[in-house]
Amino acid sequence: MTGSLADLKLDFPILSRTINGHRLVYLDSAATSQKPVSVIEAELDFYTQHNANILRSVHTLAEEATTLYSQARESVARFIHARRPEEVVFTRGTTESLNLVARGWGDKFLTAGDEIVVSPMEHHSNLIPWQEVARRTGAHLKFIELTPDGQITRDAARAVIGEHTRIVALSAISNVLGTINPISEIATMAHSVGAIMVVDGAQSVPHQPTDVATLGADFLAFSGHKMCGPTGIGVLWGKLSLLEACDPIMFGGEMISFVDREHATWAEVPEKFEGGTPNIAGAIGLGAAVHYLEGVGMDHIYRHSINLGEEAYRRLRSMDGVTVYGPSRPRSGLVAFNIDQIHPHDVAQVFDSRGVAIRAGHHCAQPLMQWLGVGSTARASFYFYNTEEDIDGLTEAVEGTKRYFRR
Ligand code: C6P
Repeated sequence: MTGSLADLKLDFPILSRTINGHRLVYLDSAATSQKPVSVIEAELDFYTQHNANILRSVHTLAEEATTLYSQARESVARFIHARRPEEVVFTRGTTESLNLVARGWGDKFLTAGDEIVVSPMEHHSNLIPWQEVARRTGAHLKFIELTPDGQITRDAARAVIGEHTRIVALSAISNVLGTINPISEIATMAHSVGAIMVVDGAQSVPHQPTDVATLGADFLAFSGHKMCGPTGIGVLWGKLSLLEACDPIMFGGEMISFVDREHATWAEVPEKFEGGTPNIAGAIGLGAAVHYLEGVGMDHIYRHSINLGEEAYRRLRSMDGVTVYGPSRPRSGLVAFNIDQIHPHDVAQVFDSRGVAIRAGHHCAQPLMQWLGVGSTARASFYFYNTEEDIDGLTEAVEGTKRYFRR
């Protein structure tokens, strides 16, 4: 850890900005986290000192760039305890990673009558690729129903996972409810019927220690930009044998082994999935982000996220005219809420006038909004650089919004 939590804020230049004359209270890290200086400098260093394409030329810059890109892959592999760096495929983010599994594995192995199990709390990125692969192959989507407070129980999962299940695809942490799902137990159920477990780790990998072996996943998708890394870079981790079985979905340069006029054969994993010039600077930035997070300590980040999430939930819940969604605990560091009679977009606008950045909308989870019976919600999301003082900023903004609309 590099210092106290208050000191860590100093690593993020943007957090010392003022917005509309107020100290910035950034409560939108579930949408994207802020970036520490070390990540910004890693990208700057790449472009000012080492910029070249990778895996192609033999000049010094090209070799340096290739080495830095490979080191970034090794750092990410270490961060999630992958057995080998080759199991880490660089993508643009969670969305692309999940599409890769749906196309590369689903299109190849699913047939009519097979079942894909998801839940109503999934982000569109972990739903639409499965809807589409179901449409293409004749497979069916099945949903694990949630408890009234938005949790997935083992019994509910057991009721849906059966002999026809080929894929179970769930988020480890919901981006709206903050629910922490029992992934490893559900993975055991999936494996017992011969299905694969696909985990959407967009909200979990940034906030909790990740060990792909204990998680029980076969594939894990996550985004760099939610874990202090740059936008446009993310990861699909997969068990090597499964990645080898997947078809590539992007064809072109550097993903081939041999090409003649009529045919092509593929490079080994992971290059097979990284056709074209990749986001080299982004991968290097993600490698720097991983080093930064390791320095802070993922156990520490996890405890802090949970403390802030539970405390914000408790305080918002005790306020008049505020509805809070999701379980009281365990919950991760984000809270979705509504203020009676005030549209969430108006809430977010008044918050912004006070320097408090939150997200409002359907959070790319429309089936979940339908389940909640609302069109949209406001959402405050925390990271390790947030403090109790930021929860004060949140609750004061709620009171301020209520006063503003009462006038
Ligand atoms: N959720 C949010 O504000 P991308 O956009 O590919 O980096 O991540 C997609 C994604 C997938 N799964 C979950 C659980 C997510 O939360 C997200 C991104 C952001 O909640 C933007 S919609």
